[in-house]
Amino acid sequence: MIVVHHLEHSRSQRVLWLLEELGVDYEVKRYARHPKTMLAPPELKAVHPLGKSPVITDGDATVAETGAIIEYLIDAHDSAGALRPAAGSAAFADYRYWLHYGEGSLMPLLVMKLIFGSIPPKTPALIRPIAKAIVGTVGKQFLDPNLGTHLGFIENTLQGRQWFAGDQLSGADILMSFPLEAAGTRAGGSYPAIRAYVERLQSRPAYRKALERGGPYRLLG
Ligand SMILES: N[C@@H](CCC(=O)N[C@@H](CS)C(=O)NCC(=O)O)C(=O)O
Repeated sequence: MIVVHHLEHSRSQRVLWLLEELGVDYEVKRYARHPKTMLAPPELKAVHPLGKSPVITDGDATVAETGAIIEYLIDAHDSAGALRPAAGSAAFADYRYWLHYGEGSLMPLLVMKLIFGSIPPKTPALIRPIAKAIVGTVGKQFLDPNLGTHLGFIENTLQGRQWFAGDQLSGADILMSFPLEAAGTRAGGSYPAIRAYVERLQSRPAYRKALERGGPYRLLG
């Protein structure tokens, strides 16, 4: 039996969604975030040394890293190729690109945006103005322009197409769902094609079923 080690409000929601799309049986082991630091609990380190989520266990196999989990599950449970375009096709090249891009390029910017969004509440009063200036400079000079470039690129890509690879949902869309949901809550700007895309994936029955299985997920919006 596949066990998804699922951290609340996290990227691992995508793995539940994929399993629902594939119609595969699985168990969810839920982990709560620390209420103050929002970090994962130490028990996750017993599953994988990095202590991050998602991680799945499947018999003797332990698989971490969302993109690798998506590939593993599609290899094992999608013999009809419903969620991965045929090797060698143009759609497959897009599939592979977006499957790597989401965690490799977009998520690091969004995580930094979250971290540099404000100064830590316990910052001593004396250095608050300096801390504020650093946070403001990183945001204005690096994060906001880079996020604008990336989101503009994605907005252009999604204009005139429903999904990232070919004309149907694929594992690449499942990977891209979390960063685009996170961008909706963390990055400014108006991106109508991205908004429509996120609404399209959130309306899928498998996506909604996965939300019921996963519990708290504060990124909807
Ligand atoms: N690139 C990794 C990122 C894993 C990751 O950082 N997960 C976050 C959840 S969104 C986590 O476990 N955070 C808790 C922590 O760092 O303590 C993946 O996609 O699997």
